[in-house]
Amino acid sequence: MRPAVLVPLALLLAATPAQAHVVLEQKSAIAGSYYKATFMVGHGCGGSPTTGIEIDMPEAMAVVKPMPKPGWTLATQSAPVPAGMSLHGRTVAEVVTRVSWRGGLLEDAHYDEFVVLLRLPERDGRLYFRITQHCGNGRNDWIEVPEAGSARRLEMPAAVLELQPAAPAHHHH
Ligand SMILES: [Cu+2]
Repeated sequence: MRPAVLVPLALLLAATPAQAHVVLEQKSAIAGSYYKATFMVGHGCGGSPTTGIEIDMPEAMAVVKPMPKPGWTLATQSAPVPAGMSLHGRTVAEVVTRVSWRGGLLEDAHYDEFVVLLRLPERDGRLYFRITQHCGNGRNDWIEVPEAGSARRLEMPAAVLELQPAAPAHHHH
């Protein structure tokens, strides 16, 4: 056996058994990087098929590009960025704040993925994506975020992404 070592939190998160719910496939990523956010939809609403997924962006990101899905109507909402953001030396004045795929049909017995390409914020910490899952009968609101210091198990957790600081520049002497 290997000696006990300190395991970064992100590895612990990544090692958590895949839950049902709506979760991200990759639960950790480098701050400031481009990141393919793959949201995994494991079941419907109490047996009812999924007919829509809406995802709220946790904060302004310069790139939010959803992947179209055959059979689903893709839509986005945008909002101005008051302070402006910069991307490749250009100012981004407006960003996508919400993405939705509607009008499809994903049976409860089946599995599917919904993908958005993101340019992640330049900070470490966590991002919580609040998700509404619409079903033929009812809906699930995946919007719960843990309270600081609480280990309470959440019934309807938002999808979480752990941002890792970019590696500092390495100096050879
Ligand atoms: Cu679940």
